Amino acid sequence: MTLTLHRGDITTDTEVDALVTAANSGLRGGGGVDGAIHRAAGPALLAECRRIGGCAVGDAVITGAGDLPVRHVIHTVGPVWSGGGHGEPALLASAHRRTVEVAAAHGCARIALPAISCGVYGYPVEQAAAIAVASTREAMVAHPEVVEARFWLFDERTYAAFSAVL
Ligand code: AR6
Repeated sequence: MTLTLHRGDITTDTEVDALVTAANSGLRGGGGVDGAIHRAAGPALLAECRRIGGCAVGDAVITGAGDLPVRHVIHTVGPVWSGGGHGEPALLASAHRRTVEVAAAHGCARIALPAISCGVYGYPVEQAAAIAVASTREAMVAHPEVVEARFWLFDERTYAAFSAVL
């Protein structure tokens, strides 16, 4: 299995089977990485999200990718940080585990992930990086058909946090 770190905009990755987006539970699009992915994918993505209806925190759903040059978008919903005592670590781990499970179930061998919950949702980046790497790795051990996970980190601090963990 391969886990790699990349600096920049996840929508520039054309070599994976699926881009993972940090969605909200209504799957309504938004800002941050979700906004970037919806903009690049075009309106077909939001239409497909509307048909699905929603996604629980810690879960993941899969759609086509609209105009993006990859096959799928996996929409996962990380927890909003509320101090750490409200199940946030387990929910963040679950979001990564479910992402890998959904990828495996749909034949996605290579996936690109952002730093889920590390933007608007306010998860402390160092803690999130440790959970993201550990839970993704663990899920890939259980689902060896997913051979590569690429973490796309937008800013230097997030990149450094993931780099320290790897
Ligand atoms: N490529 C890679 N990473 C990015 C990009 C990009 N193009 N743009 C931003 N990031 P966020 P969350 C980074 O806020 O915290 C949305 O409105 C960003 O710097 O996108 O899980 C959804 O609809 C940060 O490190 O996701 C939800 O309502 C990381 O991606 C809500 O935000 C995640 O930041 C989800 O919040």
